[in-house]
Amino acid sequence: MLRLIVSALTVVVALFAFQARALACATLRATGRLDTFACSCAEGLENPITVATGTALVGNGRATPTLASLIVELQAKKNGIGVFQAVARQMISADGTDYPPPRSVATCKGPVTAGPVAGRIQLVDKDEKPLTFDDVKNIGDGITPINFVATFAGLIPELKPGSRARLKIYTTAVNTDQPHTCSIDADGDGSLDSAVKTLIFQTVVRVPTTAFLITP
Ligand SMILES: [Ca+2]
Repeated sequence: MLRLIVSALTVVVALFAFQARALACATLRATGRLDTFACSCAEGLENPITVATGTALVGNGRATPTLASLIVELQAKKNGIGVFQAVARQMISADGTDYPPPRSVATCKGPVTAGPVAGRIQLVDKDEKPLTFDDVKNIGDGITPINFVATFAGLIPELKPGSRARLKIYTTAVNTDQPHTCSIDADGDGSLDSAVKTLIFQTVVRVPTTAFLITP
């Protein structure tokens, strides 16, 4: 069932203009937006779908780092007050992206798990063409934009229409030349990796008040 939703969304999402902005300076940041979709079709498809599209900008000097994982986390304030808290996550690594099955990746902040709603992350280029993880994992010189489309299929009650949510993006790369790295098995191959850096970007986004209707 998820496969059907995702293939429907691939078409819908492809219609969106992507904003892979070049940066005048070397500030690292993420941009993003949320869109919601609803389906008035067969049973079991009533659940809303939330799509987070955005760009993580990863900087690199002289090293040749390899991306180990990218995590897209949705955060919301419980009952609209207090601090932002994680409500759902998707991730992509060499091990894949679909959730379920259960999925977790190692970061310098500790292990992070996907869920609780189903979904995946699709990486795309600046022309919105799909990219594989292998296409993206070798980080070049300068600022590298990583464009992602993260799909969350299922009700996330904390995401109230019209409220503010937060997109938190984690990128973990090995062999970086950045300060304060950690040593973990970042790519999950069973051996310890050195010079691992987890960069975290976050940006506040508006939860749309209107959902797009999908008719597969
Ligand atoms: Ca490893």
